[in-house]
Amino acid sequence: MAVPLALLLLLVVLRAATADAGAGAATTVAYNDRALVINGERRILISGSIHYPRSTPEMWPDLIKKAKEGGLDAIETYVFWNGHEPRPRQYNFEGNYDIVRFFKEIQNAGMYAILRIGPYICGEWNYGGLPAWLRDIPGMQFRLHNEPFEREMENFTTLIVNKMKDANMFAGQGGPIILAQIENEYGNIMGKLNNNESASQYIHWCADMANKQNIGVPWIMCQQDDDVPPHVINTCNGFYCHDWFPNRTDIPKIWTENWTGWFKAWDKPDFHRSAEDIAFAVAMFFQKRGSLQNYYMYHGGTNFGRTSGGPYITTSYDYDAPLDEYGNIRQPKYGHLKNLHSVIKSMEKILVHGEYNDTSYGKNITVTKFTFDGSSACFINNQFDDRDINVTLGGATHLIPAWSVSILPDCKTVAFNSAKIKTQTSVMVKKPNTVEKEPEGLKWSWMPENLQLFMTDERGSFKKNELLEQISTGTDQSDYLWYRTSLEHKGEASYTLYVNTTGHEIYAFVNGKLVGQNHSANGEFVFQLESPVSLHSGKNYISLLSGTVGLKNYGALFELMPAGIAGGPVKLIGTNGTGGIDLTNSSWTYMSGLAGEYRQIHLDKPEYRWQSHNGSIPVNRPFTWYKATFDAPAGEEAVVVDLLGLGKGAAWVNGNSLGRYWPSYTASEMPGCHVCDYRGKFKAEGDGIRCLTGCGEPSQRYYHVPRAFLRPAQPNTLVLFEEAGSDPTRAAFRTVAAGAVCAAAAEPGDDVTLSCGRHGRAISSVDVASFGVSRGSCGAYEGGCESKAALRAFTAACVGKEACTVRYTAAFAGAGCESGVLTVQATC
Ligand SMILES: *[C@@H]1O[C@H](CO)[C@@H](O)[C@H](O)[C@H]1NC(C)=O
Ligand SMILES: *[C@@H]1O[C@H](CO)[C@@H](O)[C@H](O)[C@H]1NC(C)=O
Ligand SMILES: *[C@@H]1O[C@H](CO)[C@@H](O)[C@H](O)[C@H]1NC(C)=O
Ligand SMILES: *[C@@H]1O[C@H](CO)[C@@H](O)[C@H](O)[C@H]1NC(C)=O
Ligand SMILES: *[C@@H]1O[C@H](CO)[C@@H](O)[C@H](O)[C@H]1NC(C)=O
Ligand SMILES: *[C@@H]1O[C@H](CO)[C@@H](O)[C@H](O)[C@H]1NC(C)=O
Ligand SMILES: *[C@@H]1O[C@H](CO)[C@@H](O)[C@H](O)[C@H]1NC(C)=O
Ligand SMILES: *[C@@H]1O[C@H](CO)[C@@H](O)[C@H](O)[C@H]1NC(C)=O
Ligand SMILES: *[C@@H]1O[C@H](CO)[C@@H](O)[C@H](O)[C@H]1NC(C)=O
Ligand SMILES: *[C@@H]1O[C@H](CO)[C@@H](O)[C@H](O)[C@H]1NC(C)=O
Ligand SMILES: *[C@@H]1O[C@H](CO)[C@@H](O)[C@H](O)[C@H]1NC(C)=O
Ligand SMILES: CC(=O)N[C@H]1CO[C@H](CO)[C@@H](O)[C@@H]1O
Repeated sequence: MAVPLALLLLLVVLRAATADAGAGAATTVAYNDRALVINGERRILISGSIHYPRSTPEMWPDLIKKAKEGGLDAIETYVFWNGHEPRPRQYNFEGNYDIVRFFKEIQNAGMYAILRIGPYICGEWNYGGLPAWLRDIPGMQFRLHNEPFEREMENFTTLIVNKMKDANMFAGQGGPIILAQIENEYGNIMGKLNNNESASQYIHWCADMANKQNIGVPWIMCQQDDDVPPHVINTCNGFYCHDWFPNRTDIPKIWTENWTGWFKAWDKPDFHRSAEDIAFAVAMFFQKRGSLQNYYMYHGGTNFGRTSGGPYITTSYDYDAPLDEYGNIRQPKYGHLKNLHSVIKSMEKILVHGEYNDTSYGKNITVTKFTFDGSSACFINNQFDDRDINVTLGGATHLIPAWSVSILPDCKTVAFNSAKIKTQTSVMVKKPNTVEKEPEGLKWSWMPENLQLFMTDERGSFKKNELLEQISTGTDQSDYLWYRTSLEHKGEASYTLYVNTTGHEIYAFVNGKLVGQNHSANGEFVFQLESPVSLHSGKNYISLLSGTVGLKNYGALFELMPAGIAGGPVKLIGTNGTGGIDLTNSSWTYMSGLAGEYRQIHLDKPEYRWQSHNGSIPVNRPFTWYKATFDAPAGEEAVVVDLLGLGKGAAWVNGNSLGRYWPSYTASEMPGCHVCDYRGKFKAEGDGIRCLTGCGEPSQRYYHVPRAFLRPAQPNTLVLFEEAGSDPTRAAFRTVAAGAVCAAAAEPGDDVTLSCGRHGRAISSVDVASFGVSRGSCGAYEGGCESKAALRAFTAACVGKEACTVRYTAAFAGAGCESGVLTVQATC
């Protein structure tokens, strides 16, 4: 459509008047059945999730830059309500909660943004993002049609929208935000809430409330396939979304969460989703007319503080994402997807405008041909997980490996196959701190947690003749809630103290002495504690400390899942089976939090009296605070602290929380620990079926210490609160860097690139250049059929360099080698 020049000028003037000086040009966002239409152009968009509170502001520019270099157009994030509004109308938009700064960094990088407000977000985040104080509001029912919930949800949603408007962050204002999301995965639970009418009214209210915000870009709802309100786009989440289509015909196919891996729990090994399988899923999605897809996660990051959900989600939220927890490029996943993105983007016009035709070439084989403007582009997929297939297309035969997609931008030449990785593999390792020798170099001191205050039932916040639920009693301001009572007893006697609790862990004290502890198994909540105890004549005190490890974040009515000794019972059972005492309805005194939390011992204030007897500290002592001073590792590589040897607790560096630690929890053995074949559907629920690592090892041993937490030229302080009792003196700081890098090339003419990363580490040796590698994995290849010529060429080109590229020439070929594939391994 031709716009008269005068009108165009007028529009420009109007826009300039509404936008602040310095803001970018306004962007229009519309959509049709094929794509989002941005500034009048249909677009293929590739997005990735980076959650701002899971890294530091200092990391954001680098993460976003790497995402852009990886071929992404947009960054997507949830908004974290309980992080922003920890108490009613008391807000936190500082540090890693500075959401506007995060969106400005996206804008500075020239990328688009997707704002997923929720504000229920799931996200393996504590309580799914909802503030626990909501429960104090009378009449409150979460995520159903009721005034208290809708009022609070609208209040927070409006606050975020207004912050974004004030900063000109929406596309129409010249900002990066092209889409916004309201609610989250509601379709998964709405039928299970036993109140379908209210659920339906609620989801329609959400859409109306959102549309009233007048943000100028479309609203999306993910996993909302039934009962989709008008004026919202419903989208898909999952490992695969090619067979899914949106509910209405006038909206594009959008994939909000393509899970790049999976999160980790304290008792589970590490999940890995292969680069081949994600590339397969993404290629299939675009083959089947996808228009916008988002990687969940592109960078997973760290659950600092008490933010992990679950319960039992680890502090690491690495997710096996293309950028690792520390922000390093994960190869080959990052590079393989980058190659895919560039092929898909080269076909953008034909994918969003072209006519298309899916043709079956037999069972499990589909060829899709897009045609537009006289040219054509093809996808060929092979969905068999056990056989390679030759497909003849336009006279040429293409071998399509099992569980893969080939993309032919001209329907003749294969530009990409999802199962053929041309990117190097990097093996990241933890290197010792070169500044000081550890663990010997760390200077330790300690302080006991003051438990005496809680060893009677005298001082507390309040008393009640019942055992209360923990989340509603303590409003989740601490992991810990004390339950204390006393009883008069005639004479001495032995009993079993029996406590039935809804989780997540418990410590029991009788007359000031720790008598037992227990915790729930992952996936279960209710458990029991049974401890032998002795009572003396007269008054006896029973103190129970209940602890949570991250609140549930998912499921129908997840918010009502109790924690703590809700209802008990708590009993003293006579050792002869009779004469028990039921304490369930005794007078219980309540107090939330530990003395050390009130004193903020983690801040290491000057008045604190840390003890050190000639450098020796007590070990295996429950409820102990430890402090160590250390020099920050030199350089720019990511820093971690190795907490092997510790039990369970929380860690801080220079007052900044590293999160909960629990290295004494060992990851279970599962069938998927011992097989890793990318072919076939990836699964993570239950036991996960393939490519698990870390089985039988501490589920999380290393804890991220962002560089921003460290002071380069002065001593740094590590504070640990050890709850279970352990030996901290083995703790040590490490840097994370590429150890070995490996690459393979199939044919002469292929370029082989090796890189140690950006932080100045150079390739120190080329260890393998062979045509016979069939055993081992990168870093531990067992060669065979070595090519001396290739080894010489790589050694000459690579040693001493951060990165090098060598072309595979016919001169390298070893006589009599079975494989024509050249594999190279180097050490950084
Ligand atoms: C949110 O609630 C506070 C009072 O609690 C009120 O002052 C404020 O105006 C509300 N915001 C919106 C957008 O309704
Ligand atoms: C609510 O709807 C779901 C299907 O959407 C159905 O399975 C369920 O039985 C319904 N529940 C009630 C209480 O009507
Ligand atoms: C969406 O799809 C479901 C089943 O696929 C159907 O029952 C429903 O009527 C569709 N439309 C809307 C607007 O929900
Ligand atoms: C789709 O492609 C097949 C095979 O090339 C052809 O037979 C068929 O006519 C095409 N259908 C349309 C609608 O173009
Ligand atoms: C398609 O492949 C899958 C995985 O190999 C297999 O289970 C399925 O039976 C195949 N479908 C057909 C129709 O052969
Ligand atoms: C594919 O075709 C090639 C060349 O004709 C042949 O060597 C190969 O065995 C075929 N592979 C399969 C899986 O059919
Ligand atoms: C333990 O508590 C749970 C949750 O309140 C309850 O369902 C269960 O019946 C209790 N078990 C015993 C043995 O009292
Ligand atoms: C811990 O809880 C589990 C599950 O309830 C139970 O089997 C075990 O005996 C308990 N251990 C102690 C010491 O109470
Ligand atoms: C059983 O033990 C309880 C306390 O341990 C005691 O009060 C009671 O007298 C004992 N009963 C018998 C029959 O021994
Ligand atoms: C505790 O109080 C509740 C509620 O009053 C009652 O139902 C229960 O029977 C009492 N339990 C005991 C052991 O007295
Ligand atoms: C302090 O420890 C060192 C080495 O552990 C030891 O040689 C020295 O005698 C100790 N000094 C005292 C006063 O205990
Ligand atoms: C929408 C979608 O594809 N959901 C899938 C997400 O992945 C899980 C696990 O593989 C499937 O069970 C869901 O169907």
